[in-house]
Amino acid sequence: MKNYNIQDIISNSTISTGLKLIAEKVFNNERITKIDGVLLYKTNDIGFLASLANYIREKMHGDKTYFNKNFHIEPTNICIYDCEFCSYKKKITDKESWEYSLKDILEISKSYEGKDITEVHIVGGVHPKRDLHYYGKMISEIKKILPNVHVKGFTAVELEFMIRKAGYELHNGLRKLKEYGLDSIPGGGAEIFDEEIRKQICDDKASTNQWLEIHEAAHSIGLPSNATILYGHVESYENRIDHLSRLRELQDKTQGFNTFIPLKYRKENNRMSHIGEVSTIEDLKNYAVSRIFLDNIPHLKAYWPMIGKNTTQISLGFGVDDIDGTIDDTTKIYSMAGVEDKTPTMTTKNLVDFIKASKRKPLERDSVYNVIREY
Ligand code: V47
Ligand code: SF4
Repeated sequence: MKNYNIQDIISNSTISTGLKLIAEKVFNNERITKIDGVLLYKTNDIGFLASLANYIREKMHGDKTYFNKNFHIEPTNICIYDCEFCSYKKKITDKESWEYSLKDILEISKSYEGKDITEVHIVGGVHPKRDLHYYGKMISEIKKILPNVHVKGFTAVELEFMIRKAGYELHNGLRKLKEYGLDSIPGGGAEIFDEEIRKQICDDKASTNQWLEIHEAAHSIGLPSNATILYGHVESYENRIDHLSRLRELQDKTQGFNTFIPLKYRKENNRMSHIGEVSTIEDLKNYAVSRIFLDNIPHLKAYWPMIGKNTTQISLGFGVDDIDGTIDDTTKIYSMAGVEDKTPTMTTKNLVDFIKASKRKPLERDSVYNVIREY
């Protein structure tokens, strides 16, 4: 791979005029357009994309690479929805469905007492019988056991249902969950915002506008959140840029997104398997374009249990500055969708060595990116 020095890009005769103009905009701190974004996706000059994304990454964060110490709770795989790409959900009547009781969840939480963990990420299916008070109680009980742990919980899709089921207006529902102890919202459920593609892959759940409204409402009451895209299936580059653009617009209004997490479609055990999976080059391209286009979201995360450890390491040269956390073998979403690592866990030492091996500087962060420790 060719790696360009930033000044070289402008004078390099092998780089197209269109790409040079985009690079000039980036150096001049000018926002790139949607057309520019599609052009970036369409180039095969991976060296160019890496150089530009890395320029932005290093301007924002230098060599700093963030991780956190976290675990997941997935309360249930029972879900009323039926997304084409989902390998995880089961109907309540299905014998492979499961739901942890509140007692189970408190047992799991107790097993982290006294451990050096700063975040619990709660995510699961949309259970027909559970509303915001059920999950609110779960959060407040977890916090009694782990008072200093940040609760990042529930995708906008889960929130839309639990708030509606409890008969609350959106802002009041989110306020109520905040009172119960919710600290921030993860980025899931975004999938692809283009309404036509969304209809093809996840017709029945919260719409694009509802996803955006929920995050906007959360930001307005002081709940920060993350954003995702599910890429590498039936969407086009134009659809990806449209998605990034809607996020960039909302972030201009609220500044509430902390990090953007591209989620690669994984093909096992779901109804879209015939589509296959995109290449690693495509993954790296997607990180780079996301970093270049999203000029107002501070962090870009490679979620290592989903993308794999090797690609995560390489992604640190393609704009990524954040690699999520220790996880501790507490998520099933990706192993069920075919990811090789069925028991995702990294110790702090693993994570630190892993980042150092890429010649970057490991920093342990909390959930809102305050630095806890430098290594
Ligand atoms: O919304 C489901 C995705 C998401 C598949 O905010 C799939 O820090 C790929 O949002 N192939 C849930 N992806 C997970 C999520 C998340 C993960 C890590 C960190 C954060 C964060 C958020 O998982 C769903 C959906 O987009 N998903 N099935 C699949 N077959
Ligand atoms: Fe349910 Fe989420 Fe799976 Fe869709 S992706 S079926 S909302 S668990």
